[in-house]
Amino acid sequence: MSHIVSYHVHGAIAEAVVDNPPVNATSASVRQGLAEAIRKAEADPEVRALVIRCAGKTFIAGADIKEFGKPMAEPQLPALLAMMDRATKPIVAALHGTVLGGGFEVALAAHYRVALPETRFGFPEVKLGIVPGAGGTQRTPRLAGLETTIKLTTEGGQIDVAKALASGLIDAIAEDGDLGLAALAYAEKLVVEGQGPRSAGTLPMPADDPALFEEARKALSRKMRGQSAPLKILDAIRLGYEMDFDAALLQEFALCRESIAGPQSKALRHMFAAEREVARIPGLPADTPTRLIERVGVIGLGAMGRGIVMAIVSAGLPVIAVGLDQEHVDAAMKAIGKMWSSSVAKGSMTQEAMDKRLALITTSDDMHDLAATQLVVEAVTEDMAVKKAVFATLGQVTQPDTILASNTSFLNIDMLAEASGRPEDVCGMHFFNPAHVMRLLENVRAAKTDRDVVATIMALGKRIGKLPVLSGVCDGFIVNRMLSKRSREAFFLVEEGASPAAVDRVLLSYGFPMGPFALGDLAGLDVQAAARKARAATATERELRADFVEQMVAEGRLGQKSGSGWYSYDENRKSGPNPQTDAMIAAHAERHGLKLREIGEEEILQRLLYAMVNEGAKLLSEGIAARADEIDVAMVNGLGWPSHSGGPMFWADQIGLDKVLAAIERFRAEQGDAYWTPAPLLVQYAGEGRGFTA
Ligand code: 3H9
Repeated sequence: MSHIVSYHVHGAIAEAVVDNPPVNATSASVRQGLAEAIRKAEADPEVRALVIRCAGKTFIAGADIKEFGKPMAEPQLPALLAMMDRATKPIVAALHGTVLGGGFEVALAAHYRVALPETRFGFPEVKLGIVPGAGGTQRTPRLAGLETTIKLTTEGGQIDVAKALASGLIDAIAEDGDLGLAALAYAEKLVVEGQGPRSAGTLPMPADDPALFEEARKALSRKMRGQSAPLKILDAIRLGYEMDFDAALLQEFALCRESIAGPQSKALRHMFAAEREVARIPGLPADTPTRLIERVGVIGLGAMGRGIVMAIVSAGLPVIAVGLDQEHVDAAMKAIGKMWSSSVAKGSMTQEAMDKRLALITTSDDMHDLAATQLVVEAVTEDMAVKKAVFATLGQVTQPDTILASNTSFLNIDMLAEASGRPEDVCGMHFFNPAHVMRLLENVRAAKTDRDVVATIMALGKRIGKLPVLSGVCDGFIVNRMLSKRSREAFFLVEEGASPAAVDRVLLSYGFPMGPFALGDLAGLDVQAAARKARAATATERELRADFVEQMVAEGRLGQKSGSGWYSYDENRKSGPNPQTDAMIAAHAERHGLKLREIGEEEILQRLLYAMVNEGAKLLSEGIAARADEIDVAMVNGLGWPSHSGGPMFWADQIGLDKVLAAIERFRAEQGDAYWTPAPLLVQYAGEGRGFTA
């Protein structure tokens, strides 16, 4: 036997142990090893049952993603599971860790399942744009019914042992902690009781419920707009009603292979790999020392500061929250309490968990209290003079190696670093609003930031459940700098004749959660106007002329919060057309002598998105983003760029950089060098016939 799957016999029970780190994926050698173990157990007259177990931190967590898109060695997973179905001796799966995807399918093809109490189960294939391919859509409904199957396979979430046991997906929980012994004992009991093999394929499908499928189809088309896998998975489940078990398995595998070969899965797999890659910083070895963080300070308790406090204590880290004065502190604590109370009322948090989190927050209006912290996140008002003063004080009142991080979204952190008097301890930690919800964290390395500071904030980001991406210092870092190019084009398109609703519609159908104008209304036009004002000194005349936001703010139209912005809003914040917007655009054109024209969807899409791709290429050559992965991960998780297109840089690669460049050159001829000079890196890569991500 290979060392990847070892085989032992304990009396009448054989045991196959998979040891394929890091997650025991069903790579070719695992499939081959398990097939051999089944053959051996079947052939040995002394063996009466077989246990399949895994070494390491988890049972099989899925098919090996790295094998996708390559020719697969035999046996394929469905063929291996068919061997299990046909086995004449009972097979027991011993489960721990995360039993996911192909791993869950192996478990369900076993005849009995025993799990440790902390085990979690799920079908995350949908998140990779894939239809489960080894019986997930056929065995699950037969064991657990339609509702559980549809939820698990189309949403990709996980369930715990209690739910798995109640739904019939496992048979027993190994309460005393020794899974190996518990599984052997379970198998021995089966033998003693004369219980034989039991294939889920012999069970009938649950009663059909077309209304349930219809409801799921509608909900998924809304929630996972533009993604093909969730609907294909529903089709796969339905195969169970259209043909017999074996034929349905063949069809399911065909759908699985088709989905793996499709562009959405390719993009989602890129995202899976990129999200893990961004944790590895080029030039920063994994063993770079980190500083010990036991207590964090947050200074500035506006919306961002509060969200940051909530995010940090949610991970069990104590926080000293410092506000401007007692009134600000009280208001912040009241707001935090209100948000958590509503989670308790909704049942998504227990009162006990809320009390624990509250107990981790100490408040103060005195910066000297931050002396007891090892990291301070500054979230005071977005004003260079104010922030410089805060950093100057922080440099003095905190310990010599306390990390000082700014949550600024566009100010120059190098200047804050100098103001602190110890720039090597200064960095950025740019959270996204709402900070306790949004997963992306842009960590910013300034010119003099110490390597161990970078290692510490990357590790801390992960510790508090965020997805940290490292950026260099520039105006807007990765996300806001790229977003500013999209906003520029959106305003220009409106000046040229596209309606805001048409622009929003194009991005919505591409897969963004909302377009730039709906987003402006949501964030507040006053906020956008303030950001434009802060950047006015570097803006072009044309950018200043496109002053729609300022015009609306002057009329008290602030977006959703005032009931009127680009759109009008009813009391439930449901949007409708706004005649004032049409009138404003017409008057603006008249005032500036602008000629409006029809603009097609393709031009709208290309101008909004290619402007970002071009800026992404500049971020790469400036070293602000080390790799295209950083940009793709940041844009998908920070701006809602649809993950199934893989982020801007991967998407551009799929189109072909020569084509992207040709379109940019066309826009340059029409719109001018100031906005559409192609990034030199784009020109270079297009010439070399390569992409940003390959
Ligand atoms: C499938 O099963 C299809 C079948 O239905 C049909 C087939 C016919 N393959 O996330 P981590 C690597 S589709 C290969 O940082 P954690 C990962 O790249 C699959 N490699 O750890 C990383 O490597 P590196 C369905 C994999 O503890 C390392 O493991 N299954 C796979 O935070 C550690 O990963 C899934 O989609 C894989 N399947 O979380 C499960 N999975 O260090 C996806 C992980 O070189 N995996 N790696 O970057 C996960 O959700 C998490 O990895 C898991 C562990 C929860 C298991």
